[in-house]
Amino acid sequence: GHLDPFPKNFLWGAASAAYQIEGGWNAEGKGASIWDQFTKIPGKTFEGTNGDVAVDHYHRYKEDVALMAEMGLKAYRFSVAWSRILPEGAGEVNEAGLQFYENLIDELLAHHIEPVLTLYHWDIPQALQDKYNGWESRQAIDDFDQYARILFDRFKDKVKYWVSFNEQNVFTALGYRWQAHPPNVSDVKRMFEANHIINLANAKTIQSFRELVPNGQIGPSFGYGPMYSFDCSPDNVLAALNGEEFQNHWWLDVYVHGKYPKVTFKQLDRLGIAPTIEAGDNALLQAAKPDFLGVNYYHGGTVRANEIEFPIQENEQELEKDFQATDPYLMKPKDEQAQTPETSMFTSVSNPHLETTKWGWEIDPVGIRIALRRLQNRYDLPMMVTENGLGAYDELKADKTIDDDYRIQYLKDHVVELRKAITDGVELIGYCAWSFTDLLSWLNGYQKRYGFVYIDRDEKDEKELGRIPKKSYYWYKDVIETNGSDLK
Ligand code: GCO
Repeated sequence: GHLDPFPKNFLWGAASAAYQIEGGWNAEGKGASIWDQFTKIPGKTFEGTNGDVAVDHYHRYKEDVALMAEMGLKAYRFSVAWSRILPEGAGEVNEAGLQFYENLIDELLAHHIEPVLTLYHWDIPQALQDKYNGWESRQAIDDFDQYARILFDRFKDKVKYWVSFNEQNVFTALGYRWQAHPPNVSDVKRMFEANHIINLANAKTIQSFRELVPNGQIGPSFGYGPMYSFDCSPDNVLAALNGEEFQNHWWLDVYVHGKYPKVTFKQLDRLGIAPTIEAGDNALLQAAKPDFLGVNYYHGGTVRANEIEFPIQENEQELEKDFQATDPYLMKPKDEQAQTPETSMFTSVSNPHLETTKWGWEIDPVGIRIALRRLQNRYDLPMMVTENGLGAYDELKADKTIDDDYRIQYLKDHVVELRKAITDGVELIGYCAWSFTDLLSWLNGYQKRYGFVYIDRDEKDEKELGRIPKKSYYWYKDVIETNGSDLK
């Protein structure tokens, strides 16, 4: 049938994150972040790769923005490294760090590219981790707010779109449950406590934003995966509901409605792992509402009911011990019987209808339409897809070209579903593909490539880091030029 066009000012964009592209890890006064330290722990990342140099965007941002301009990009989403602005996490401001982002923003604006600025993409300053355990302390709320206010003050007239926290669900789970990200902890109770503190930091910062950037728009970027039931058995459907509540609504309800979902909270409370709510917390959460929802979409999850009984607290230790993730991003236990307390209410299984990438991520374009539909009706906010893309091995051919037809196919299939979602009635303001250039995959090194622009390198930064547009770069340029009108 007939499809609505993409809106006239649709933000066709691309995204990145500071640690994954910048390099210059200690340049011009920058302090260390938890990632600068964590990647040096043997065995934690693919072949010990780190972001010390990354793709050296810190020194080559002009070249990168020139490539964005040439492509016709309408928006560029990037994150600010907190420890560039405040090397100690709080206190003394590093002007050189602020100037770097100001230069980048000015360069974008000079080329009519809308900056979308992420405040936190996983890199809390190591100084704050050392001082008070980072997000496990309520002091982090004020320190984060101070950091955000510095950026609001400086860039309020230049940056309209702001993202508060990137994938809070992902970095708390990987950092505090799976021991796969810093701070390298495996303790669900601590995870839920830290997560609550981050919710408060998010709310407080949105309040500051209202005061300092009255004409801007702010929202979190949530890593959303719609949960599917394995089949129509009511037990499995109930498990999918549990999955949706524990992996999605648990965060989104707080962002948008300022309160934890009641049933979910009760279950965690029963298990002794619900966060500690202090006087004033609920009022703060309710006083801050985002202007839009950022949605990072890669894949959903398929679940069935677990055969093991709802665990009692005494089991917790034993269950934790057995637990090992295959790919921590999939949050799927190797031994499906080994569960942490609340995830035992559903068990992840592969979806027999879907193919996967080389890293086992399901490829599910229809899922992005399902995701946006569910989110529109439950939360009723405008949305921006702030990430979506394919990690793949790319081959640089002898003639220096990269034929990434598989990436074109992946992106095209997803963008067509966006158009259907818009036709359905979803209010979508933009789409930022992940990523603009190739970059460091946190745990998978430089061989897992996502970019429109190839970075000529090996795992050890021993090449020139030359930029080479891939075939998908020219494909996206055309999509932007025609505002997606050829996609159906
Ligand atoms: C990876 C991941 C990341 C994330 C992004 C989340 O391979 O490391 O895919 O690149 O997508 O950082 O916001």
